[in-house]
Amino acid sequence: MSKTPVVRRMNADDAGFTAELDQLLSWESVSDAEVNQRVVDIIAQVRSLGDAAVLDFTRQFDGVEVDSFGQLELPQARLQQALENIEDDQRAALQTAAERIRRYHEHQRQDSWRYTDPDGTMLGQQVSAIDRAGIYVPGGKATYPSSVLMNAIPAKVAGVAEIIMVVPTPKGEINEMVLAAAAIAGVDRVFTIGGAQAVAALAYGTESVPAVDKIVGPGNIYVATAKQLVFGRVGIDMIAGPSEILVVCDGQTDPDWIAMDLFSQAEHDQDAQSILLSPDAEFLDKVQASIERLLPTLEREDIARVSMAERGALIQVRDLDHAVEVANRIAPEHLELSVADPEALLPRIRHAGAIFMGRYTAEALGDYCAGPNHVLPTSGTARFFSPLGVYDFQKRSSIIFCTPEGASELGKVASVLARGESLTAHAKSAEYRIIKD
Ligand code: HSO
Ligand code: ZN
Repeated sequence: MSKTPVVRRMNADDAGFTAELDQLLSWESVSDAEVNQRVVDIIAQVRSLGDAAVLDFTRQFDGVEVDSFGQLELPQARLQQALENIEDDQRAALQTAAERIRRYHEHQRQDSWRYTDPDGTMLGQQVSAIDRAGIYVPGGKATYPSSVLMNAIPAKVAGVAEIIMVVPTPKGEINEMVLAAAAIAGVDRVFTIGGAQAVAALAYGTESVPAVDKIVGPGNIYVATAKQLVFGRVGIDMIAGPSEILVVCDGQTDPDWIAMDLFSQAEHDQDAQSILLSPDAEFLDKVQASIERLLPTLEREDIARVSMAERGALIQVRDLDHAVEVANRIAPEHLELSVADPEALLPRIRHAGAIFMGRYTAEALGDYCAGPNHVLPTSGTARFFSPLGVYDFQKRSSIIFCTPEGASELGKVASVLARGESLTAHAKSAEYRIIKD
């Protein structure tokens, strides 16, 4: 009986490599028509019935029975209590992580700017924060306190006036560390609701849930579909696909470390993707052996095993330049450069959500506490998306000020262009301001 390999092996020099890689990377995130229709219905009900609809869906989907909607909001005192309920080392770790995340994100704050033409015309850009942000936190297995910090802190640093968090509590089960993280990050209000109904409540507002301006945070297919459907009414962050890691290794890192780095994504989700690129075939053999030996040591062995078998790969490349070429093609969410001189490769990396430099920089450190955000573009969208950041909670207004002289000069240009577009009012409006000599 032949044993199914624990992970596939590939060679980037093989004739069919590009097609094989495209096949490995392909990922369909769009929801089916049935899910879409159910979410459309849920949103319509929440829009017309408000709290009553949200209460009803919460009863139906989460099995949570309450006497009034008010019981679905947790008072600030409950968040503070959660801070006390958790272990001392957990509180300290959350606080350290929060501090580092805050410090990193403070560097991202965009400032307003202006400049003045010689005739006194002043032009500029005024940056302001959005008024209200909604943060979706999944319940159940994929509930991550670290994600509360990663979503709420950039909003806080941007100067968002009110942060509303929603988190479902299936069968009433609540995660104390999630609440403690919300307290540390400075979340203003928390509602124990989830699913498409929570997204709809945040987008349209109900009697109890205030309408927000932007909704961020990961969720299941219903949440992702709801976010897509309310986009335009409110802003949303990117639509997250399964997590991925790409490791580039020169063959000199401990193979066990590399195997565990690959697992750190694989254990998130059966659909997660972990890929290793190395020019050293013997090293790939060693990592494969480490994978086989270490998989059974994981608490989430089942998930990681499926992920490694279905979507993982150990790929031989010619050299590190070739690895960079393949990495740019993949545009991974996380890229580990586990090599002696990562700085030599860095300038040529064009597409990656986060880049982890050198053998000691495990992706897990970035997931929790290094400082940068762990909400990153997935499924190749690093080609055009950036990590979640302070800039996602800020927006810009253009500023224009004209002196009489400036208005006169610009008026001549605008007049010609307006007449070319047959827009007489535009032309006249500009011409009135032209100084006649
Ligand atoms: N790797 C995940 C984030 C995370 N990891 C949360 C652990 N907890 C997506 O970047
Ligand atoms: Zn992770």
